[in-house]
Amino acid sequence: MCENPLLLPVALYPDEFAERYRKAGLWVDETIPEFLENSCTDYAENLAVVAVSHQKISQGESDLVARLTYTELREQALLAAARVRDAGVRPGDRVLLQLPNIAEYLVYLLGIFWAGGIPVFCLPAHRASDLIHFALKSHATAHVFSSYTSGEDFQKLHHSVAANVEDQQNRRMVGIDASAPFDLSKTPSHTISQPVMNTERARKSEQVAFLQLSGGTTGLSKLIPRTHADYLYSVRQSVKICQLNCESTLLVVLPASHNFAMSSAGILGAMCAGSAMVFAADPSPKTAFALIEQENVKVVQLVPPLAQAWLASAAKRQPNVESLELIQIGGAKLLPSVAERITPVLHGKLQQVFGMAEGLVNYTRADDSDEMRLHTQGRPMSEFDEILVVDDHDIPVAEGESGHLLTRGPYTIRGYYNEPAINAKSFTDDGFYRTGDIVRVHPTGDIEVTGRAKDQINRNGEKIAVDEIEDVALMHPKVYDAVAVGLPDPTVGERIYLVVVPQADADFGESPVAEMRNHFAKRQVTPYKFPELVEIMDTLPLTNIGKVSRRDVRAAVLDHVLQAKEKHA
Ligand code: AMP
Ligand code: DBH
Repeated sequence: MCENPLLLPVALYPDEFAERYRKAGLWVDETIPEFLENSCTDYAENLAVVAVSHQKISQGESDLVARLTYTELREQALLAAARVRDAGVRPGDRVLLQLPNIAEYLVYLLGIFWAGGIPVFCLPAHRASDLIHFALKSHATAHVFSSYTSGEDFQKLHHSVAANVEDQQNRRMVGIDASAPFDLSKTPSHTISQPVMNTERARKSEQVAFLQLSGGTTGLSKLIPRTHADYLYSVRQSVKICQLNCESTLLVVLPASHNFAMSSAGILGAMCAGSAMVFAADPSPKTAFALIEQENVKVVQLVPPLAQAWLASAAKRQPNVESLELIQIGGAKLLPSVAERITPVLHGKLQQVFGMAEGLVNYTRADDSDEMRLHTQGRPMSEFDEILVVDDHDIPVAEGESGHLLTRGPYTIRGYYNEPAINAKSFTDDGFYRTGDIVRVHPTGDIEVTGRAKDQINRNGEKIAVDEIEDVALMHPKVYDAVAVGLPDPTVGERIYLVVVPQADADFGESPVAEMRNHFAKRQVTPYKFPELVEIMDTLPLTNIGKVSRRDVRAAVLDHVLQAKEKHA
């Protein structure tokens, strides 16, 4: 038996579907590295990126902002590719990309692709527990970070993750500090590595291009294997629907690694259209409003809590946002009452975006009625997207009724990376992805998200598996049982509310929340997953009435918390 060690554990699109998508011209023989190279040459003279540069900070330059044309971006990215190769990354190797919204983000994104690497899209907020999980799961051989990223000592964080990888998998994971200046005495090779054949598919473009992260519903995030062909199709289709052109200057405020920011139409959409990308170093309305005015920004992507913060700030600051043409909002449900204030205050046209890193993306369209734009989350971007709305037994519900959303299509994955047990639950036998969203479909075909059937908290558009929080809480020696719920909140969407049943005689003292947060920090959990409110209870609701599901207990706990809140109000 001669097994190809490069073959990745992914579920492929069945032949018959692959052929259909190719025949219809959706999937083409182009890889992401080729696409990036083409856009750098096609739009050579255009402005590509305006962003703070950590290389400049590390060199003590006073002008910390980099402005690069597509030609300059290409030159920088070739240097990054050379550094990535020198660090030992070989075609097909997985590379954790963990950079904030700085110029080097784009430079290394291109550099990793051009070195033949497979990026794993981490967030700057991720801490050791997540990073170790991603590194082990993907067998990453390198970790790109910047030691000037605020909030943490990233060198130290890298060493701790690398030490864990060494212990558990007996191999080295190198660190690449993107703030270190390039060695300009070496001329980089201008060859771009081709992707290796890492699945059984015969075509380069149908290989896995990168691993995106899912918010996850069970434990830690799962890795999402997206192929060159499926992703580039979704980007091109998004560019068409969002009507981007080379003048559609994009402001990137959400973390660049988010699927929304990367592809709906986002960063790759801007590269496809040849437009400029302006990276906001922080998501505050003040920073964003200044950049919009200075750089004549036309398109911005927001999550609902951020949109609300912008509305509140705009009322005070009266910013000049006249250049804004398109305001895309997605990642969590946008309330109609907020939706209707967007255009009057922020000028641009509202577009709702309901998407997922697993694939399916829905958009409201430019010529939709206000009614649809304000009250629905849009419709699938492709006529090849298949949508089913079913009851708890997978039977389709009556037209217009709410039910579970299942989907399959030319850019929706057929399985998570190396997760056979989870895949058996998350996908139907015929390959539909169970989104965990409850929706109803209007007669126009537009989808309205009416609920959620997954045990997940959506905080600022970040998805957090309730399981993971409860698992960490249960490791505390004083905790007998723990239930986490998402408490509706006007500023972040949902807050993490943790109810703890203590061990007999355990005393949580003055501040259970401080004690629990401390425990989460010690376990190196990513801070946005820390409990924000902690309540001690002697017993959980429902647990004394026999066999009930964990989901029922969580619902009863949320009910209890909401009722107690109402009494206080
Ligand atoms: P993920 O699978 O981690 O990429 O997260 C995708 C999930 O975010 C979706 O399945 C929805 O639950 C949620 N989501 C994204 N966009 C919206 C939206 N516009 N309205 C409601 N929920 C959304
Ligand atoms: O929340 C998401 O994951 C999301 C939202 C909007 C997404 O992946 C997307 C658009 O592509």
